[in-house]
Amino acid sequence: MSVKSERRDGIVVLTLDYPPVNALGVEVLTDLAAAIEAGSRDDGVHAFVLTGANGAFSGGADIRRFGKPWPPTAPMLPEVIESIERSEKPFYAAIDGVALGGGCELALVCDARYASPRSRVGLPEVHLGLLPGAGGTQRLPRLVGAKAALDIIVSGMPVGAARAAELGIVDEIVAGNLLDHVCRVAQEAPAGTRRRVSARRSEAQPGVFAAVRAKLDPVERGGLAAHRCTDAVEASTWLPFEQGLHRERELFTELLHSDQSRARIHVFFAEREAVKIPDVPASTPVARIDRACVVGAGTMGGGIAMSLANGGIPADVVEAEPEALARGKATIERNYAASARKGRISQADVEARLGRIAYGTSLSAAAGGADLVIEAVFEELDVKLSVFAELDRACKPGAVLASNTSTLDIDAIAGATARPEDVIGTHFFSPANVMRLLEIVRGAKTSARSIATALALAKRIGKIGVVARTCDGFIGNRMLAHYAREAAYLVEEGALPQDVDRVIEAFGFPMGPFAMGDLAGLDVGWRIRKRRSAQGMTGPRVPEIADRVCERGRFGQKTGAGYYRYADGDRTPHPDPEVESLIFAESARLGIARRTIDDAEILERCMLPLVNEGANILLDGTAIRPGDIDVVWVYGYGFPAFRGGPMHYADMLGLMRVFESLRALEARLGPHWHPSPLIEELVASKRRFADLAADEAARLTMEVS
Ligand code: HSC
Ligand code: NAD
Repeated sequence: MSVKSERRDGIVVLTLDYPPVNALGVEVLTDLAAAIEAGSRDDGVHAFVLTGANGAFSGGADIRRFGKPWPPTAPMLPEVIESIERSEKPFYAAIDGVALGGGCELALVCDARYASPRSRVGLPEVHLGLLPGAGGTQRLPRLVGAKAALDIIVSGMPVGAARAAELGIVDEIVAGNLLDHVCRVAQEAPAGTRRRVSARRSEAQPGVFAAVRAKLDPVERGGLAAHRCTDAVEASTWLPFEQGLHRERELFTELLHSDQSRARIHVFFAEREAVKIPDVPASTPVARIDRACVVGAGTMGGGIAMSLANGGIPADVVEAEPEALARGKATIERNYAASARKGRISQADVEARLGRIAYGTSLSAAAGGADLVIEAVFEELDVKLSVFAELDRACKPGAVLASNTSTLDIDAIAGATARPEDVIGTHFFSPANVMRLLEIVRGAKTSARSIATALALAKRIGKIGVVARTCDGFIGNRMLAHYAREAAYLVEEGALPQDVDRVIEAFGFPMGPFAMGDLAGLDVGWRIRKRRSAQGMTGPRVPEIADRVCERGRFGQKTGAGYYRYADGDRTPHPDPEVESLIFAESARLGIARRTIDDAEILERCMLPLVNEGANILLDGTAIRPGDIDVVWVYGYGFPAFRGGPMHYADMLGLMRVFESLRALEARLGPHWHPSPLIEELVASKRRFADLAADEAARLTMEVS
């Protein structure tokens, strides 16, 4: 049984027990409805207590069921909630752990809610492109006021027990035995009286809704669910309760069938699938990380040290020169001070985190005591090889040796050691203490233990881990190279950086490729291009506009000018006539007659290279599944989550359409547009990326070759 029913002196305790998070699916709701009905008919039952096993009250409606047919005999969540609403007997919620979404709504229909101190309650549906569809938008404002309810529903952020009690969502925090306490309350409550939240009024100050709407993303830029959440809460202030529920249901149904919700739910599951690696079973032992060492205190090393400290891991930061070390230390201290000033963390937290970071110039001393070393020195193979050779000498057996390289071959780096199985890539994104993605790069000899350790590290420091096989650029930067190249071709042919960026931003990225280049620093790519051309890399022609910009000392925001110019202390990009002249001269040099390029062409030529290279990445096994690529792009590069990542976006466009567009572009612009054989294969078998099982694309290639 997914709901355990237990009698305690006239009280029925109903325990949701459906691992892992007691999601409210067909089985739980069927059992719950039956148990409620049995208890309601029984005159010996005075009241109900709802609670959950598995360390949670409930994680909400079963998201896996969305979009699938519901058995006609099974009750749906709103019906079960309605039966509690109508019951003459009171219900009490005993919350230990999370009560989210439908789980929270189940608690809200109860007469009172009691929570253990560690509990969290919230309505996170907006993150799935939905709204609370089982009464949450009507009951929460009646309980805590429309403004506070809006904040919770539109942000989707759960609140801890203490805040929930302050707001009045939770009646009491119980530090001792929660269930005993709630059963006692239920037993002592006068028979036949109910305290229904629905009987209250939902009130708001004038202007509240307009003020919230003004801050939301526009509907077409991912804001659909947040707008509908606001509409539903507003309805609670002027519609009677029953009609409010009806309105909520209409809006929920609209969202459930929206592309934005489908995309966000895809990302939710893709994120959780990504940590499942076919040849690294969940039982794989992981290295215990008590102390880490970060080599290099530059942009990335500092951010990585902060990430570790934020996750409670003490770290030694090592630089070769004392001046560079002092600079790195000052940056870390400045960043923490800024977070405290903005109220993101308390001064006590700042001190605790700073206290976890030690600084030194002796690599062997720091590395010798570390269970994990993360190298973040210059992106030059020789420098990395000498660091890893030294790590091999200094580190204890079993220490995991990671490199933060963004493009270099992990196998080459591992070759500098006699323990390639312990060597792995941990590719953080800039700023490393903020960005959620951790691309974990496995070399040919990287052990399952090292991979499992890196995945566990990601979870511990609040990052989302995605595993890639080593190759030039791994998943993210390999695709980025194709996207950036095409954006530059568009500029050579007639668009301006601001045209491309406007189209990409309207699509939903926080910034377009040129503004992003200015933020990241154009000199980084310039160095990589020089290295590649010295190595005689083959492939499509490399556009040189970025080189022309760099040759003028314009490296982006850090020099006050790049593709755009920037006023002192301001990150707003301003189009610059000097850059336009450079671009016109470059087009002339290439003999290109500039033309007007419309927005549709810009979008297609920026997005399809991602899709096509993503498909090739699946074919050669660099990524295990399309969802992994989507997670990399959503969390590492700002691909709009409401479009689900490049591979989901391609599925939504339709692979036949993608294939035909690629063929047309190939005929017009050259062989670099040749469709990936995987897209051709999927079109031929009438399948989508979503239909591919883990590693299936790579297995297909092996069978063919
Ligand atoms: C909802 O409730 C809609 C309602 O308002 C209205 C419904 C009305 C319907 C009307 C019809 C007309 N379902 O994250 P983890 C799985 S929408 C299914 O690694 P953690 C997850 O996939 C829902 N599965 O663990 C994973 O499975 P795997 C609103 C769910 O401890 C496993 O649990 N609720 C699930 O780090 C572990 O997950 C939310 O948005 C669910 N609801 O965090 C909450 N929730 O092992 C979403 C989790 O097979 N969930 N799973 O990969 C979370 O935020 C986190 O999972 C928790 C646990 C904080 C619950
Ligand atoms: P950076 O130039 O800011 O920092 C590198 C630091 O390493 C410098 O402080 C330098 O003094 C130090 N260093 C060099 N040799 C050393 C040695 N032998 N021992 C100790 N310290 C040494 O560079 P960064 O941007 O922090 O990049 C570091 C690594 O992270 C590179 O591999 C880069 O490709 C990668 N990466 C960078 C970004 C980014 O956006 N900057 C993003 C992801 C990955």
